Amino acid sequence: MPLLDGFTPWPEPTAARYRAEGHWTGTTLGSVLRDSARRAPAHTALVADGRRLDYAELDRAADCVAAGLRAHGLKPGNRLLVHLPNGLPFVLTLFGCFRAGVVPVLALPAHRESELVHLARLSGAAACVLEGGGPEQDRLARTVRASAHTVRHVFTTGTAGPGPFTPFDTLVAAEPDPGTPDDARPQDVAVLLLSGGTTGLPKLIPRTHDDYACNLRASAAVAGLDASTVTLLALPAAHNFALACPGLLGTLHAGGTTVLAPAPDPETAFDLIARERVTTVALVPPLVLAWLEAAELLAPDLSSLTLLQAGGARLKEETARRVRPVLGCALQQVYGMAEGLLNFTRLDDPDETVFTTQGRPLSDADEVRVVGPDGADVPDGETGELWTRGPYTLRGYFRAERHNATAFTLDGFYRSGDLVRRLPGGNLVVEGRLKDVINRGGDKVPVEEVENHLLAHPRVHDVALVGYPDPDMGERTCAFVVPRGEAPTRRDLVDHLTARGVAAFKHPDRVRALDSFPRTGAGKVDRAALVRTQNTVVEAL
Ligand code: J2J
Repeated sequence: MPLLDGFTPWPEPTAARYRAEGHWTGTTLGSVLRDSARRAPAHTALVADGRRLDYAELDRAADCVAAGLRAHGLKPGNRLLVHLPNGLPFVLTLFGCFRAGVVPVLALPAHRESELVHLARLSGAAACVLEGGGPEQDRLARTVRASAHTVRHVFTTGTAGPGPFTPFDTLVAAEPDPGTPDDARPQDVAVLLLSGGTTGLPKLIPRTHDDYACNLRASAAVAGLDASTVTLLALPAAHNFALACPGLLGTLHAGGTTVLAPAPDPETAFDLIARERVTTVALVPPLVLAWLEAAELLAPDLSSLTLLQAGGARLKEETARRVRPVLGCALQQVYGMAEGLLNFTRLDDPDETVFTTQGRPLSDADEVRVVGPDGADVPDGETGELWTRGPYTLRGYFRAERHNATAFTLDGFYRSGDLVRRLPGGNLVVEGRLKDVINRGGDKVPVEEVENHLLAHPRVHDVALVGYPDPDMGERTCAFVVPRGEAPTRRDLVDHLTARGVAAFKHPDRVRALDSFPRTGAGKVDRAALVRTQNTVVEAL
């Protein structure tokens, strides 16, 4: 079977080296679960939706879903768009896919029809698994089906009434043929993740079984996971951080227990932590703040918690310092990207490193360059763009030939667009970014995509979306608008984006009307000048 069309493999000599050095072990993600199930079949693997599944049950359910996908005509290499909240159907779909060789495309729960239609078309999805049960979900499912002609089946969870969709339960109820081998090979694409780091519409990141297994194994080791670990998945499991760094997949590999939280708010999470004796959790910085505030107020029982991982956006030093005194657990900073490279502070690092840096690369095979505008390496201590390649970093976005020509160097380094400083000990400090993406507390807002939606509003002549500093979120968004006639209000623009099915985290926090934009000498919109005016604005309109 050939490799998936639109996927850029590593050059063969590099792949051979990764195998020889033991970074790639020739495993598949389906067998990660099978191996743990063989070791400890009766150990609790998953607590979700009010149910507890041991490893043997989860392993068997994964085989059922794989059989169900095959029975619906899905073939190895076919793409399956998955838009599900944290819950049992998400995990079952994922492992069903891994075993059937079907490639899940992991949309985030916050995404709406604008993003889902784009992802279904870009991936050429043969089927979708969506949340069912309500009129809103129904409308979403109908839109996706009608707008992406490759989609042959729409599976919906929940209580499906009579309708055009196939109940997800028919997948779970399928009878696996005992002894059916998995349809995936280690070098195959296992999953398509979404990029938060590119301009324009989201791109798809192919991750192979070998590379993602390397990612989750090394992450589990650096976070100290073992069979006694109880991980709370508070962030969306569809995001790389919660999925495999080490998250759900790393915990399953270590033989521990994963508790899926329906929401990341402190009240929900604190209850689950106390009840399930949770030991580890990963959060984005605004949630770290929310948990700290709530813990001081509620004095919850967090005595089981040993590790909090924080990543997705820059964690402030003052916040980092409060973690142990308030939550009673260790902190690990994680600077990662769905494209691959992960950096972690280590569990035995001095406090100063943990509080003030975003850690160092996970693997000794990660190559990291910090370069100036001329593409030459800058000395340690100076800020430059991070370029990277390694055993779990992509060599090309899926079906994005033109974009790939500039996103990668000729020798295969991924240009991250992040501005970082490398300290003499090798730890990195994230200083900012070059790309037009606003990091709103870990949610990545693609500037160009949102501007294009706003330009479609009848009273918007021109628009520029810029980030402004915010104490809780790191950054929030302001849309500067040159109106056509009467200026639209923020409410007008939010309604417009909602009607176009754009995820709520992309809605502007503020809207300001201007007669014209400041321009740079080259005639481009001077975003830096807009950011400066924005910093002096006190009132949101
Ligand atoms: C500053 N910026 C950070 C950090 C990511 C673990 C953790 C995070 C992600 C993630 C991930 C940052 N400090 N600690 O996939 O496995 C910004 C950078 C980066 C971009 C990637 C993981 N951690 N960032 O956030 O693909 O700009 O992955 O390039 O969503 O988030 O975004 P994303």
